[in-house]
This record gives sequence, C-alpha cells and structure tokens, in this order.
Amino acid sequence: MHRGVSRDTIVALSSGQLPSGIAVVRLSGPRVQEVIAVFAGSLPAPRVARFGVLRLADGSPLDEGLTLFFPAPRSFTGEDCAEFHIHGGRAVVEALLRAICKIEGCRLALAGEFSRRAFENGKMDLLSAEATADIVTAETEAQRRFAAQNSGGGHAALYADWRSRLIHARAFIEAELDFSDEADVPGSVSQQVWAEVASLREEVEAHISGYSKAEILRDGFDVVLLGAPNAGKSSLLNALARREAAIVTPEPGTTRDLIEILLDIDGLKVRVTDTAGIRPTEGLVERLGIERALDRAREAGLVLVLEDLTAPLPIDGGVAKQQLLIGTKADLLDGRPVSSRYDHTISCVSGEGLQELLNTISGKAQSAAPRTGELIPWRLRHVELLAQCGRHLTAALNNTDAGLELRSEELRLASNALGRIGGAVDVEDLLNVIFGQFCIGK
Ligand SMILES: Nc1nc2c(ncn2[C@@H]2O[C@H](COP(=O)(O)OP(=O)(O)OP(=O)(O)O)[C@@H](O)[C@H]2O)c(=O)[nH]1
Ligand SMILES: [Mg+2]
Repeated sequence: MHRGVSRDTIVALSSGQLPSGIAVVRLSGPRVQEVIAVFAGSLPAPRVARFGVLRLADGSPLDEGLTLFFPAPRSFTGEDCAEFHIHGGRAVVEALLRAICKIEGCRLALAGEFSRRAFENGKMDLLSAEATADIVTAETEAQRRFAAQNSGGGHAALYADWRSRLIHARAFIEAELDFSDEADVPGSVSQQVWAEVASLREEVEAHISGYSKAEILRDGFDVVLLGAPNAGKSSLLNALARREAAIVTPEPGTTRDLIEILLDIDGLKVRVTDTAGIRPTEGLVERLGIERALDRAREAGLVLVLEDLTAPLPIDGGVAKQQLLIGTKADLLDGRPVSSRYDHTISCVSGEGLQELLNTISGKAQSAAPRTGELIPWRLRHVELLAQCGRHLTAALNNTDAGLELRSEELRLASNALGRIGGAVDVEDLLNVIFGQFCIGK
C-alpha cells in the first residue's frame, strides 16, 4: 500500500512528559541511517541496543544513551526506524530534536503519523491501529485488557469471514444471472443464498447491540443514587469516594444538582451520581434538580433507591433498568429488626454494609461489561459502518422486485462497508480523522 512518494523522515519524543528518567526519541523514514551516523557514529547491529555518547553535528557531546536501529521492513512503520534513549531533561530532548530537524528531509512527526505509516505499509489494519491507541489511553485494568484483546485481530477475522460469505452469496447470484436462460440453477439454491444473507444480517445486528458494553467500559458503568431528601445519598457518595465530594447537612433538600464521582471498582470504571432528593416542591431550582435526577436514573445501569430506615419515605423513581432498595442509617436502629424489603442495609457512620454494597455494584458492573474474549464493536466508527452494512443487507433482502443485479449490488456495498472497518476498502478520507486523534510519537 506504500504510495511510493518520497517521504520525510519523521521524529518525535515517543515517551511521556518531560522531565523524566529516560526519554525515547523515535525516528522513521529514509534518512534514519544518516541521522544515526551523525549522532551516534556507525550503525548499531539491527534491533540490538548500543550504549555510547551521542554527539551533535559539530562533534560536541549531547548525552550518553542507547541507540537502536530497526531496518525496513522489520520495524513498527515498515520503514527504517531508530530510537535514541537519552536522559529525559527538557533541554537535552529539545537539543536532539532541534538538531535532527536541521538535517534535510527530517521534521517533527504529526499526531499519529508513525501509526499511519505502519497502516499504509500494511504493518497493521485500522482496527489494530485503533486498539493500539486505546492501549495508550487505557485508564483502568478492564480497558487495558479490552484494548489488548482488540489488537489481537479477532475483529478483522470476523469481518473477513462475513465478507467472504457475502462474496460467496454474490457468486451464486451472478451464476443465477448468467445461466438464468438455461434455468439450471435451481430456485432452492437462490433461497439458500437469501436465507444465508438474512442470518448474516442477524449476526451483524447482534454484534452492533454489543456496543453499549464498550461504552460501559469506556465511559463507566452508571450508578445513580435516588431517594427522598435526607435519605443519606450524599453521605453514601462521600463514603464511596472517600472524600467530601458532596455537601451533607441535616437540612432536607441540600443537594440540588447532579454530582458525579468516578470509581475504579475491581478494575472497572464506575460513575456514581448523587442527585436531588425526590419530593413535591414549589422551588424552581429544586424541581429542575429532581427532573435531572429522574432523567439520569432512566439511563442508568443501576439505580440505588435509598430509604432512611428510621423514617422510610418511599419515592416514585420511575422505571430503571435495574434497581436496588438500600436501607440507610442502620446505626440508628438500636437492634430493631429490618424489613426484608431491603436489598442492602448500610450505615455511613459505622461503615456497616458498605463493602457488601460495593460487591453488589461490582458484580452488576462486571456483568454489564463485555466478557473476556467477547468480540464487540468498540468505536462509533465501527458501529456506523456495521449499520451501513446492515442497511444494505436489508435492501438486498427486501427489494425482491428490484432484480438480481441491484440486489447483488447491495450485497457488494454491504461488503464494502465491512471492508472499511479494517481499512481494506478505500478509507483515505477517514485517515486524517482517525490518526489525528493519536498522540504525537505514536
Ligand atoms: N446516623 C447516621 N446519619 C446519617 C447517615 N447517613 C446520613 N446521615 C445524616 O442524614 C442527614 C442527611 O444526609 P445527606 O447525605 O445530606 O442526605 P441526602 O439524601 O443527600 O439529602 P438531600 O441532599 O437533602 O436530598 C445528615 O445529617 C447526615 O449526617 C448514617 O448512615 N447514619
Ligand atoms: Mg444530598
């Protein structure tokens, strides 16, 4: 896929923020060997780190460090690549980058430019390029595991399989077109082809519906605290956050707006939202707060309805996907029995029941997230192309009056949409968008 244009040699700081113990300056392009010769003297053996003094063009020493050379095509980008591992001081890195950019044909890399070259040289498909970007930005253990799994090529294999089934279906239809005069392609064959397309459409749709799990992994499993004023919602939020995230007072109606905290529970991102206490009210601000609370609860993965065990005030929380009833202020019960209506009883004063509640939240979050090894589309870009594929399959299936040529063309378009996910079909227009989101040096 290399377009054969003469290319700049690109350079970037590929390690993190400066200052740091070590900084990795990475290069890719036709001038890499020349750059190594200038700064490190002779070329080191391929893929073997060599320690030595790095010198600027005028011979003055810059730093001591490692030099690595990855000759094309066995490199990340498929071009000649190099890495200098030097001390991570701002001035040191700055001096090296500046000196490299003075060499003709060398310049600083744009965001994602290394990965883009790797894609263009057939080193990775778009799916694994995106998964690599996700590994870099993963914040939780579950996100990291998911990104690592996505880079493994499972999606590419699935979409390739779907495309080959479509090619197969079209081959049968073309055959039917070619031999239709002779009527020797039995009608039942064509029936089978359409049955196969229909089942493929179901698979595509089931796959699309998995996207919500990817959203949970990325944006967090949504838990909303709901209850009458003074039920102890803000106290629970603070207990979960282990800090005073929300104001707590004995006055009912303290919280007016949504207050969110992010937790990492057993490696999963969980977003807990505290809300205004639900009650009939004349106050405009409070009423708007209550509306927000109910709206949020409708979209939540889990709603915890809190009730003060010493003064239970049931609320009408509307319909949530999953709801648990939590009795609060258990420390005030003085041994009085608790109604079995409650899924959990807790006290933010004594801490009782909090760990059990956390375990329940963790369990619900885990079951809403993708299972290990489960293949789901994890970006909106994929979902849009899958939906496009589904629409073309539907058109092919439903337009029974349209003639086989047109219906076969719909199958071709469906297959193209799948091809665009991994980058097998023209995606030039997409590349700037996709790789532009990567960080510099990646
Ligand atoms: N003894 C005891 N008091 C609690 C407990 N949790 C909350 N409280 C008290 O109950 C009162 C109300 O607590 P909040 O957490 O502000 O209740 P809220 O549900 O956020 O109330 P609004 O924001 O007004 O809707 C405060 O005085 C808290 O100190 C608890 O577990 N035990
Ligand atoms: Mg509150």
